[in-house]
Amino acid sequence: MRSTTTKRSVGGLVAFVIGLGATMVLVIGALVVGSGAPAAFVTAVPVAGSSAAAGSAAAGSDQPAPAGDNAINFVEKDFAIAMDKSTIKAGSITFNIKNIGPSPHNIGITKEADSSKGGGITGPVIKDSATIDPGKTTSITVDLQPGAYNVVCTVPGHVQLGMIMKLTVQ
Ligand SMILES: [Cu+2]
Repeated sequence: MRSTTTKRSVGGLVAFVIGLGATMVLVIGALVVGSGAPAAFVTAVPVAGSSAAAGSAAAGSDQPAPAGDNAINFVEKDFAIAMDKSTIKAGSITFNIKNIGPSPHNIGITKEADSSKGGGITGPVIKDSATIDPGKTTSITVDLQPGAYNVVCTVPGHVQLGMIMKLTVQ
């Protein structure tokens, strides 16, 4: 008798807690859909200093190991690449990349002669990063001689859509 009663009341309590949990999930979901998505995207768009300050819970993984200060920070989105400098000293260069989506992107380095917005990537990619999902960061380090380079996204079609920037190595 007692055990039956206990089981029933425990069962009732569990049902109540599950119901309460479901309600809270719905409320939180409505808040996220209502305000979160567009605001997060808009605030993430500004580049360089402001996005690092405003944008990132993932700020920790954004901090590069200071590789002799010779680093460039990139923010990629559909379909553009923003970079905080377009001229850099020759030698070991660190490329820090953040993708703010919505598509996966990467960074590849080519000689300027080997790629163009109109023609895509026509020659060798000197080095490329992993292709990363929106919200992710990655980095690569490349040794570059002085010259004219392009920084591109090597995902097929993305150069033609505008994901190409000039980089001068001095
Ligand atoms: Cu891309």
